[in-house]
Formats: sequence, structure tokens, C-alpha cells
Amino acid sequence: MSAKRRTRSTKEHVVTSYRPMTHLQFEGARHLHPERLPTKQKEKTASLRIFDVTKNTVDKVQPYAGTIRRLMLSGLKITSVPDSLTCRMLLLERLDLSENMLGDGSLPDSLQALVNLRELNLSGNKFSKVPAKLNKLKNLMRLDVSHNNIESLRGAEKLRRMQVLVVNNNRFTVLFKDLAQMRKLEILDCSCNNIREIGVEIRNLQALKDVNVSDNRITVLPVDIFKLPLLESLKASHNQISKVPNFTIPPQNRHWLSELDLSENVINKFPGLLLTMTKKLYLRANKIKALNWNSMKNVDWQTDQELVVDDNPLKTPPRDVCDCGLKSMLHYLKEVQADVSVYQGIKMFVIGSPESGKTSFVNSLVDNQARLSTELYEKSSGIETYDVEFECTPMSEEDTHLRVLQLSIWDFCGNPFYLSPHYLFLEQPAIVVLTFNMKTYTSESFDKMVGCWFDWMLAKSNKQVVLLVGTNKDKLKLHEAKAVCSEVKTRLSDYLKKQREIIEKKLAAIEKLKNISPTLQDQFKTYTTLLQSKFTVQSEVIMISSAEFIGFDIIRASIEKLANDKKLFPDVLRLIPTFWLDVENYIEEKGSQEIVPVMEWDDYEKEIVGKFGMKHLLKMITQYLHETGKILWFQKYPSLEKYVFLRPSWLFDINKCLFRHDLKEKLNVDVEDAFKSIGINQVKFESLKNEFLSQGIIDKEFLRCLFSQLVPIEETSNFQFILKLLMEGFECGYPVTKVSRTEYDLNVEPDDKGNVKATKFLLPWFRILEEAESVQELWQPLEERRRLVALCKFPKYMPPGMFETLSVRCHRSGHNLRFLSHWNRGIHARHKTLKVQIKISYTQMLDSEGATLRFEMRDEADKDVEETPASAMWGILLPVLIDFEDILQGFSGTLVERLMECPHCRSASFIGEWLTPKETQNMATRPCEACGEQVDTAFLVQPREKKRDDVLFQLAKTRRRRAAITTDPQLPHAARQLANARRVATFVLPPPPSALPPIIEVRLEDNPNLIEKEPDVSEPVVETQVKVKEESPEAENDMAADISQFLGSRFAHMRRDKLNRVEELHLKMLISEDESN
Ligand SMILES: Nc1nc2c(ncn2[C@@H]2O[C@H](COP(=O)(O)OP(=O)(O)OP(=O)(O)O)[C@@H](O)[C@H]2O)c(=O)[nH]1
Ligand SMILES: [Mg+2]
Repeated sequence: MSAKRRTRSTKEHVVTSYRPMTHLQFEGARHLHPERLPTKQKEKTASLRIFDVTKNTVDKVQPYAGTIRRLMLSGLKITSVPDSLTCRMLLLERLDLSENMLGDGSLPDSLQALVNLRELNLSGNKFSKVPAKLNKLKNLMRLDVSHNNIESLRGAEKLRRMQVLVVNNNRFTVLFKDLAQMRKLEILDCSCNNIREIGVEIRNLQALKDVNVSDNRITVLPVDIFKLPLLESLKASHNQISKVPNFTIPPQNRHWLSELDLSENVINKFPGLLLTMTKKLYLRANKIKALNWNSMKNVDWQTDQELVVDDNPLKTPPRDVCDCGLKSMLHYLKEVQADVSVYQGIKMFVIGSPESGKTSFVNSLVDNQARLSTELYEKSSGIETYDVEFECTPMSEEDTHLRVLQLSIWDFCGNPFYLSPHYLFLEQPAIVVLTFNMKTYTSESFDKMVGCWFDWMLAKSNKQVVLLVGTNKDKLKLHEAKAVCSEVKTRLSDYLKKQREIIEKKLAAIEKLKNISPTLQDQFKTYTTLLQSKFTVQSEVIMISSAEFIGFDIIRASIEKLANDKKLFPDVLRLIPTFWLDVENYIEEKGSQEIVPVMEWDDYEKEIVGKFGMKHLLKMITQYLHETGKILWFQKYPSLEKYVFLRPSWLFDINKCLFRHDLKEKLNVDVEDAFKSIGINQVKFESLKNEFLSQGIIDKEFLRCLFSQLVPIEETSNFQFILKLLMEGFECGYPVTKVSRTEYDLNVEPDDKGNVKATKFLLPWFRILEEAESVQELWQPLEERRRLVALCKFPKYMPPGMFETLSVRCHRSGHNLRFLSHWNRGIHARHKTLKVQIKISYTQMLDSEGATLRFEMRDEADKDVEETPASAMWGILLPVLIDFEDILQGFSGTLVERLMECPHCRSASFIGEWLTPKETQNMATRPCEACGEQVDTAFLVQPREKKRDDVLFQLAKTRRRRAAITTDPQLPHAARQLANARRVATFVLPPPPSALPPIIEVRLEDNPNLIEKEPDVSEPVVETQVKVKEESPEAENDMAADISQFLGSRFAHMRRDKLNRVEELHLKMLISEDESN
């Protein structure tokens, strides 16, 4: 786009003209063209074109100088602009100095004074820098510095009014950083440079309409560019773009691009999504092998859209089909699609320490080529998802059936901030890839790079399937990399051994006891389950390099092998009925259309069943969609089970608005006009921001600003819905009110109608305050009063976020607590009716990663009148404990011990029996093992009354728990209710048969014969074998048969995994009880 060199070098004269001139450079900018200036303004404009710059000419111009608005000096071979020329041209609006021999320092100082200058053309000169004076030209709107040798825009970066910027054919390597302030920029041409990336700053450039970044070295197109609301044309051909982001744009922000040119790049996956937003899509000369129906099915057949895919190694559709245009491609793909089988896919979570190479790994895997993430805009936050399809290797040579594994890859940001929010998503079935950087690995860093991630994963559940991946192989010699991997392997097996030892010790301690209470039994059962570690770690560390694309064939093979493992993933790769796929497509489409793609279950059920019928299959299909990452449905979380998230990425985006490690930096923004319309100016924004960052208290309006990208600021009802979802569904916080400048009341009382109207919310995750002195002032005087103390000890690891969730639950009205203080590790509250204070806090153990959570109640009643009875305290404590147990249910891999403190010596010497308190309840006192004192059991277990049942029953009812797993009619009423409340099965055996022999041996064995008898039971079934010692062999046989019959009726049809050491233990107990009789 070089301007024509004007070589007419006449020495003639000065020409002044009132005719507006055509303006080649700004061809694209029609709306800015001088021709389109309001007529009045146009008439007044005086243009001056000079064909000669001898002193004589300049002198002649002087008299006009004060009135000249346009000065054209192009193609005059001038090497410097005389100061005298511009010094008096104060009205100058346009200055054209193109096609000269100007270089750095050749512009006059007087240029700075041209406050009216709107347009400056310096193209085709010899500048190596932008003239520093330009920043002073505050009104400059159009700047052309193309065809120079400029490397950076420094010197012009402050020109906030810039609308058209032409910098093509220079030596820029970085540009976007310097554009950050040009929020009015509409046209940007930076083609033919060495620019490597389109920086995050593009987000600021919301006015952009026309962008040309072709002929650079760009490798990735950021999502943000597609989110620009006014973008019409994007030219990005002749770059090294390998990937087009897989993004979703809320429907209200979607608009059509008239043209998108991605020709001559290295894109290997057909970016079908772009067809839903582009009239003309050019993908010529890339590396695309196939177009797929899924990404094109939403294209409107009637439109005159254009798709150009010439010069790609395309296999489907065949070339002749492509040559006939988009419609023929659509026809072809639709037909082919009809006989393609679809198999169930799987999720793959990629976790690991920050900068361990997760995103690079994922990108390389997705793109099937080396891809390093670049620091600027690919630094992760939250979760990013990608979909990949792998063709599975045929099972045998005859197997001609092509099976495709659909992998939904979730790239988790490694920042420790996310450990808590990401727990929600860490679920089976999935393959977990744990990455660590082999180059920076040292023996000392094992815990930090690998160990802590196992702690994190296994706390949630020990059923994890893990691939260990060492990255950065290119930076090490082979023997070094191998040494690192073998060390990691050894350390990991030591780590797991240690984990086992801890549990085994606990088990041994219980087994030694003479009396095994139901609580201990329960603990025993949990420990045993933990011991039967179901998680699978690939035996060898896979070494990869995302820089050189090494090791990815092994990764693919390992993924395929795991996905094919029916024991680990029984449903993966099963054939999906077409009916399910219809539902899937329908939901996917719906999800992409809704601004808030969340449905409440009842509506969802009504809609899907109304359309497709088959009500009885709905849960199964929904579960399938959830397991394959198409939707999110947290059916294990009572507060969330009623919501179906039709588009997972939407939830991740919502999370990213608030839960992000770099929130502080992200909040350094200028407020938009839209915010001002709801009364938030910059000053207010700053003060609300500070309130949030320092107190963890977020204002509703501030939250609205944070979400404005996803929910337009005027959409109040959508915002209210999200707010409810966050506070009630996700239990992120609770309402508070501001009392004075520095004080808050942490309790908002409902109005007469029971509605809570709140404008501020406390989010415990952001509450960084330490315990205040005021807490001790109220707490300390009660030191010697009646107390009830329950403890939850986590000997190994307390999963992050537990306390925060608990604190939100404790705040619920059902608990009747009035919060007095809430700090980073604790809450302090008073009961609303009883005179009791409660403090819940946790302390990290100094010598290990373990922690102790302490629930302490202290009586505050007037001592002389009447002390608060222990039973009343239990009435407050028990619901809190049960709430906590409910949270623990989601962390089946977490080792936790429940204890009660001795009211005398204050050591945690009693087992916490709040779940199964039968035994101690029968006693009046119990001796403390630490001090020997007899302790009133009222302080150790909740009183044995119907009341306890009621508490549990109420809790179970209000939380709408699912039915109990067990339906054993022999289970006593209270136990059954408890089981209901906790959603676990409890086994209660009837009394033993009257005459048990003195010594017996019970062996529980897998019996393969039984499997044959019951073909539908896939797990080995257990048979009991009983040996008895009696006087005569006949008597032994008879007795053994009796016992077998009794035990057999209990266990014969029980699956191996259900029958564990608890039952064995139970049998032992029965026997020993009988012995003692
Ligand atoms: N040479 C080399 N560099 C790598 C490799 N993998 C990652 N890197 C570089 O390491 C840095 C971090 O990589 P990322 O992939 O962003 O790391 P991450 O684990 O996603 O980081 P977070 O998302 O912030 O937790 C980047 O600068 C990458 O270019 C590799 O295999 N070889
Ligand atoms: Mg990352």
C-alpha cells in the first residue's frame, strides 16, 4: 500500500487549493475520510500542496501559514522539515510528509505545537523510531508510518484519540503493548512486520473494525480478538498460526465478520466454529486434513457464505466436492455423518505446579505438533477446555471398524489459589495427567512438584487414574532425564508407602482394642477403604518435550490404553445410541444460544422429555453428557444438583471473573461508561475494589461490573440468578451489611416476608484478616466455663476450602448463629437464643501438612442462675458437625480422626462419637485416658433422646438427601435415619445364633463358581468357609453347616468390594462376645 511517488519536481510555485484531495492511504477508513467531514467544515478547509521546498517557496507560503489546514509535502526528497514552515501553522489538521528522505530527528520542534493536527503521514521515509514529539499531538487521530524501519511505537503510545494506525512494512516485533491506551482505534494495519503475538491489550481496543496482521510471525490467534464487538474484517494470512481458539461467545456479543483471512498458515484442525460468525472465511494453504460435520452443522444453508479451503491436504470431503463450494461440502458431510458410529469419550484433567508445562503439553497434543505457550497471553487462569479426537488402533487385523475416542481436555491452572475451587471438577471417570518440569526438578522439590498434587487428588478420592508426565525433555540429556524419572518413581512409591503406613497404623491400633465401638467400626471401615487404594498410576514417567514434540506418541498410546481398560472405565468407548446423540446435539445447540446456559432440573426435564420422551433414560443421558464434559451436572452436591449447566465453559468463565489468582492485577481497569450508568464511577469502583481485596467483602454492584463481560450490565434478572447460584448453589458466601466506614454486621436479618435484602457479601476465600483481638475479649472470660469441644484431626492433609465452605453453611439460618467475627481461619459466633458462644477454627500442624479443626462451645449463661446444659449445647453443635460431615462426604480419600476433648485435662482423649454414639450413651461416666478422671458422658456424646434423631431427620429432610443406600429392614430406626443423613450404608447384624462353638475360623474367599451361577454379577462373589473345632468330626460338620448357613445368608450374594474388613471384624466381635458369654 505504498503511496505513489510524486516525482513532479517543478520549481514553479506554490499551489493553494480548496478542493478536497483523494486520500489513498485511508481507503479502508471510509467513515473517517476527509470527504465525509461535515460540509461546513469541508468548505472552510484550506489545502496546500507544495511541489518545491526551496527557501523561496517556504517564504511565499508564510503569509498563508495561519490559515492552512492541510499541508501536502509528499515525494519531495526532503531530508528535514524547516522549523519556519510549520511554526505558524496553528490550524494545521493534516500533514503529509510521505515518500521523502526524512529520518530520526528531522522533524522540527514546532511540530509539537500543532495542537489541531488530526492526521500525519510519514510513510516511505527512513525513520527507525517514532518521532518522540508525536505524543504531544493529543488530537492526532490518523497516523501512517508505514514503509520505514521502525521497531517500536514508543513515542506515539499515548495518543488516546488514535482511530487509524498504519504501521505496515516496518520492523516491529512487539506492538500491542503500546496500543493499550488507544481505546478509540478502529483501523489497524500492521502487516509485513515481525510481530510474534497479538497481546492481551487487544481487549482494550473495543472499537476495532478492521485489523490486518498478515505477513508476521504470529502463532496463535487469541480468543479476545473474536470478542471485539465491532470487528468486521480480520486479515491474518501468511503467519504461523497453528491454532484457532475453541471459544464461546455469549450470543448477545456475537456478530458477523464480513471477512476472515487465515490463508497460508499452519492450521491443522478445521476451525468450523468460525463459520458461524464469518461471511467469507479463507483457509487456503493450511494443513487441514478434514472438515467435520459437527462443527458445520449449524451453518445456515440458505446464506451466501463462502469458504475457501484450497491447497490443504484434505481427505474429507474430496477435492471435487470442495471445489463446488460450501453447500456441496455441507451435503457431503451430512451424508457421511449418517453412518458414523459415536463412542463415549472421556475427560482428561491436566494438573501440576505453575509453569510445569501443562498448557504447552495440551496445545501440542491438540495440535499434534510442537507448541510452546508464550508468556503474555497464555498464562492460564482457571480452567481451559479443548476437545480432541483420537482414532483408536484397531483391536485386530480383521477389525475394520474405526473407533474414535473423544477426549475432553481440561487444562487446570497450577496456581495454588485454585486448589479449592477446582475440587468441584476433579471427578471420576477421568484420566489425570500430572506434569512436572524435569529440568527444574530436584530431590528437595519432590513434595512441591509431585507429592502435594497426590495429596490434593487423593484427598478427594483414591479412585484416580494418573499419568505422570515429565516435561522439558529438550533441556536435558537423555541420561539426566532418565535419572530424574527414576528418582521421581522411587520417591512416589515411598510416598505411597508412607501413606499406607499411616493408615495401617491406625487400623492396627483399632484392631488391638478390646471394645470396638460403632464409631471405631466406622473409622475402621473408612481406613480399610482408603487402604484398598484404587488409584492407578502409570508405572513409568512419560518424558515429553513440547518444544520438540517428543513423547507424544507414548502419551497417545497410554491414553488409548487407559480408555480401553474396562475395569477402570467401564463406559468409555461404548457405542452411544443415536437417540442420545440427538439429545446431545439439542442440548449443545441450546447451550450455545443461551446467555445464561443454566437450567433448573425440572425445566430441563420438562423440555427434554417433552421433545424426546424417554423420561426413564434422562438421568442416564445427562450423566453421560456430564462424564464426557459436554455439560456439568453436579448431582452429588445437594445444593447444586438441581442445576444443569449446558455449557461448561460458561461456568469456567463465570469463575474466572471472580476466582482468579491474578485478580488484583485484573482489577486495574478503567470503568466503562456502562458502569457509570448504574452509578459506579472510577472513584467508587476503586473503593469497592479495596473493600473486596482487604476485607473479602464484595458489593453487589461491583460483582455486576466483574461479570459484565458475560452478563450485560442491564440484564438484572440474569445477574440475580447468577448471584443466587453463587451464594446458594456454590456456597461462595453470605450476605452482610456495612454499619460504619470500617465496621460490618455479619448478619442480615430477613424482612417481614422472610426475604434477605443484601447489597454486600462476605466471601471467606478472600477473607485474609487474622483473628481480631475483640474475639479474645469475649472468649477469654469464658475460659473456665462449661464447654463442649469436638475436634477433627487431619493427620495428613486437610483439603483446602473445607473451612470456608463450612463457615458459609454455619451462617445459614437453621443454625441460629449470630456471627461476631470471621477471619482467615475461624469464625466466632453467639447462639441467637441460648447463652452460648461458639468458635470454629483450624490450625495447621507445625511438623506436617496435617491440620486440626476445632469446634468449641462455651457457656455464657449467668453462672449463679443456671448453667446451659450439655444437651442444649449438643443441640447447637451436632447440626454443625453433621454439616461438616456432609462436606467430608465429598472427600472420601481424606484421612480424618474425630475426637472429643476431656473437660478436665483438656486433652483430646476421647473418640468423637457424634455419628454413631450408641455405646457411650449407655454410660453415665467414662474414664479419661489422659487424666484418669471419670467424665460425665453428656460432654462426650449427644444425649440419648429422640431429639438426636429429630435433629438428623430434620437435617436430612431440609437438604433433600437421596434415599438411603441400605434398605435392611432390620436396621433400627435411628441408624437408618443416620444412614439417610450421611448417605452411607451401615451394616447391623442380628444377634448371633444361640450356640456358637468356642473356636472357629472364618475365611472369606472369592468363589469363581458363584459368578457362573449369577452371570449378571460381574464382581467376584464371596463365600464364607467356616471351620469349627468340636469334640467329634460330625459335630464339627454340623456346627460349621449351621454357621455357614447363618453367615451365608448374610454374605453369599455380596460383592467382594462391598465386603471388607469391617464385616470380618464384625464376625470376630460376634465370636468374641460369645466367648465372653
Ligand atoms: N523448552 C521447553 N519449554 C517448555 C516446555 N513446556 C513448557 N515450556 C515453557 O515453560 C513455560 C511454562 O509453560 P506453560 O505450558 O505455560 O506452563 P503451565 O503449566 O501451563 O503454567 P500455568 O498454567 O501458569 O500453571 C513456558 O514459557 C513454556 O514455553 C518444554 O517441553 N520444553
Ligand atoms: Mg497453563
